[in-house]
Amino acid sequence: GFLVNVLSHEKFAAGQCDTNFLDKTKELFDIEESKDRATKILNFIGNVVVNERKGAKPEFENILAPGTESLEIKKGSKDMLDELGAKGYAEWVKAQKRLLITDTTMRDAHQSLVATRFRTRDFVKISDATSKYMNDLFSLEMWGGATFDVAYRFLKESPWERLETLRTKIPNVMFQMLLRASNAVGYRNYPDNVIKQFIEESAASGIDVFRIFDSLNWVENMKLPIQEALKTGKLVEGSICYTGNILDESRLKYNLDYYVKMAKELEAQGVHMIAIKDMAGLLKPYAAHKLVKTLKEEVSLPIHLHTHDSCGNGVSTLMMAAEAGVDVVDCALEAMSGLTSQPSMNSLIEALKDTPRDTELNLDEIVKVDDYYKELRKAYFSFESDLKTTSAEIYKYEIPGGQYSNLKPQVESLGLADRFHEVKEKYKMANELLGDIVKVTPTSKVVGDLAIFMEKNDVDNENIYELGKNLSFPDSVVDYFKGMIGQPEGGFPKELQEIVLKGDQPISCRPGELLPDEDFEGIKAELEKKFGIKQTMKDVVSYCLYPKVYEDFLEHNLNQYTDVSNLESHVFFYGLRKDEECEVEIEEGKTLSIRLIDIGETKKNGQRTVTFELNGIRREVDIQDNN
Ligand code: PYR
Repeated sequence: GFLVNVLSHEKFAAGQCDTNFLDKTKELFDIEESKDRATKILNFIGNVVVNERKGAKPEFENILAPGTESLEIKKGSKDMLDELGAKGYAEWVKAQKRLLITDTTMRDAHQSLVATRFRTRDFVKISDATSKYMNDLFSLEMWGGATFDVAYRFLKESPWERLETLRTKIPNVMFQMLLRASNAVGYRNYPDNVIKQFIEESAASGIDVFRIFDSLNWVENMKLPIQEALKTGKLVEGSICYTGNILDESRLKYNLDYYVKMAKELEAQGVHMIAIKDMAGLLKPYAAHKLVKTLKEEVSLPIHLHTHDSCGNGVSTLMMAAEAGVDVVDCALEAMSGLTSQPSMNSLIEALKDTPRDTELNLDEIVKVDDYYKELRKAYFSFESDLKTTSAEIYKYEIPGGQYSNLKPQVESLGLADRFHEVKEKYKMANELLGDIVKVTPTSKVVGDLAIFMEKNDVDNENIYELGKNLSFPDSVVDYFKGMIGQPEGGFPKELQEIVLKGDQPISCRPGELLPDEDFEGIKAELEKKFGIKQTMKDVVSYCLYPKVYEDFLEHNLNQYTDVSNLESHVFFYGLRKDEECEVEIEEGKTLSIRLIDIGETKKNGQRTVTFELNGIRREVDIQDNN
């Protein structure tokens, strides 16, 4: 390629070259670079077909979004936030008669149904239609929670780029994120300067609504992130995580008074709205009515309800909340709703039509976006759980949506497939042993880890005090009892705490107080030296949150492979079938056409030769077979 480039260059052909010709004529080397990238893409696809793909690849069509270029972008909630400010906008929300809707399709819905695997490319395709057909939403929940980690770890793309790209494509509707208070978008408490910087960067990149929760409902852990989020001028929702059952008067800990007290504490922190975060779908319809009605009486802020449909009562819960005056509710587009995800927006819109809480949303238009997701979801089939029905047993086990759909494969991978029922029973038992705690990331992981540990070691709630003395507990359980996630309501169960900590002393202050600040400039310099590319403050924050995951991402995209975000998702996840062809735009105007010809047998050196046709020319790559 290079020689051809030189020989065919017009200056060379015209004899207008001196000894500096090679140094001065940079474009001669372009071909080397794009050839290198093409090879890396072939290597990537080769690796998927040899090592990643399990079973035959089904037929997929490239999914197309509805054509919306000729439509104009109408005013939306983001424009109103900019006009009225956060406080003014919250007042506007409170004054509305209609029920306002958040669409979680771009965040919690795929987190709960397909292990958070939706890729930016697929969102970008539907972004114009989303902006034009769904401008009457309260917000799009599209960032935070698990999306940040999964983007880097599994999708090999930057979550910041997702946020910023979608922001330019959807300028009119508020973007909402889920922030795990002092755990940011991770699984542990981070130093205060990381939390502050993360919030500042998120707001600057396009987040309008910060929904902030603490996994133990410990307000102490929420104060700093709430104050930082308020400084950005964006809308701040203080969340109360719902657990237990306020209708059951025998359960004293998480009763109505508990939630009212917490809502008032959050109101005193200056938040603009209160979110009820029912992450396991435990809020029964009549409980929702009672809770919302009481909160509306006791606090002056608008109430935003989030639930999951795991138990099958999701729409009823939203309806009863609507009856009681809830201001905003979370739903997902029908294609991505139900089961462990949010209740269906389509069903709710129809249910409330011609009633005082009519959402005034245009279902005919929304269905055009929904239809896209119906097709898109097919490309993510390998991440679907095998749950076929709702599970009212979750009222008993209190397992959050995302964890419930994940627990079975997790249990299977540990060789406990036939003991799923026992693990669920142990989950309930573990919750009680830990002090009957709120269960949501990361405390839900503590309970899950303890449950699996108990099942594996034949430990129950009676013999744990004896057997536990000679067992080392999972790290997450040790961290919990050390106080490194925060303080649970009612304190730690002392006897088990001593057994788990084995002499270590727990803390009772906010973990963030003890964690030293990260050295952002030092980290930036180190990363730039190691990877040879400029690092922004966002990159540095990503490293602080997930050091190994972030470095692996850079290694993947800079050295091992290249940027693969432009592959269609069915190619990204399952490669190509024999004779199947795909097109990849590697830069503007430069498209590769790739056809898979053959996958060779494994050779003595453990490699397989994968043969492609790249723009009509035969190319082979050798791929290590790891199976
Ligand atoms: C998350 O923290 O990711 C939840 O969805 C609760």
